[in-house]
Amino acid sequence: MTDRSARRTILHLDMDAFFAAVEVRENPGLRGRPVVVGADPKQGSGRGVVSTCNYEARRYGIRSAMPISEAWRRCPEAAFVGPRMSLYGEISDRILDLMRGYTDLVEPISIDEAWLDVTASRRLFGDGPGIARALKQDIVEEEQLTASVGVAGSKFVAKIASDLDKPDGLVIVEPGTEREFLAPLDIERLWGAGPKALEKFRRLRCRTIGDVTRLEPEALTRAFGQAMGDRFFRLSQGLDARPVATGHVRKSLGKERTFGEDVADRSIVELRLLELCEGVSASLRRKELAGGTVTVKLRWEGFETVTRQRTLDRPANTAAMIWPVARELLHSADRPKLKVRLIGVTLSKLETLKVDQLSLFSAREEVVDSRVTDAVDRITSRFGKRAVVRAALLPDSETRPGSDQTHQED
Ligand code: TTP
Ligand code: MG
Repeated sequence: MTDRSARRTILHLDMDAFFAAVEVRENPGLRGRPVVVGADPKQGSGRGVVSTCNYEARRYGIRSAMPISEAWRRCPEAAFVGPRMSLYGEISDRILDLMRGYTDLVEPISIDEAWLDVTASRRLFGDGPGIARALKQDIVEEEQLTASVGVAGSKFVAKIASDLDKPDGLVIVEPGTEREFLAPLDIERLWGAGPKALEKFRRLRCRTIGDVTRLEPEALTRAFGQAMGDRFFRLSQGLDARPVATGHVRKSLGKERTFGEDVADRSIVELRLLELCEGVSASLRRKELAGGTVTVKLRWEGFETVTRQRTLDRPANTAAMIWPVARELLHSADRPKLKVRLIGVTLSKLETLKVDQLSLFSAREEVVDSRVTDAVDRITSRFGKRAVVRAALLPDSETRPGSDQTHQED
């Protein structure tokens, strides 16, 4: 596309320190102070993690997903606040509505970020940077919150741009300058470059995105295969044709729990995993969704974390279908000598159920889930409802939940 007017104009908007900024707005006494949103730090012995923190707290090295105990150690005088998800959700919806004032083509990515394709809105509302400024202003006026926006010709470049001048940033990448814009940036910003790919890039002596553009395409194909090689080659040049997709359904749904104390007994871990599978299944059914891939996340004492995933033969939204797989994944990932700190399960590759599947799923749910609930009932009747999860009591053998209904799947 050489015709300038035929180019797309994409905005990527990401709210600044979102949960923390909302908390400061709700409680102006917090303004100017380090604010950490997350688990209760319990004077340094708390066990959850940081959801986010404001920029004042980031000066102490506090970051999302850091143990809350470490955040406390770094800055005990910070204000520690528990998250209020429904409030953040409402604000997120209102911000999406503000975006939809400029275009119908809005693709939410997470609770605080979205892409907008404003190509067709330029005649009415001005060019990309003009729309970005207006939208930022709307959000300040309506919600007293700041956002950072990237303006570019593709989703990839817009998303990188929004992150470069946070908070309250506006970074514009003029058409035709994508390559120079990307060239000095760290290779870690290249989409799809996980730890393994980064290692290969290191061996290819690529430190920046610009280094990738200097490789022969064949070298990339040799290292990463045809599809990924092509993709890295195109992205490094700023080429990303994917459209902004509206009607976007969420990509995954998961739940995780940190134990009050690290747990050695795998029956307890399994039982908690079963409860999480039931919770996720119930949420999927409420949303009339089913998930094609099961991912189990396991964190041991010492904070080392692994995830294992498996794609199912068909999408599932019952604990009876999900749990046996989750349990196998747990076993395959586990290092039984270590105590467990956290367990989680996520369903991804989500699909909306078709009308004729709805009744089918609910009918099947009643039949098969009784087998799972039987397993739970057997355990809880021996050890007392729910107490079982807290007290490290369960004998390891004989009462493994649902050992009679595990499907061995290869
Ligand atoms: P982010 O946009 O990644 O972070 P942020 O908005 O707090 O800060 P930034 O200015 O760097 O964009 O995530 C949005 C919200 O999602 C964040 O406010 C809290 C939540 N979140 C978590 O709960 N856990 C996490 O690990 C991350 C990364 C985010
Ligand atoms: Mg953000």
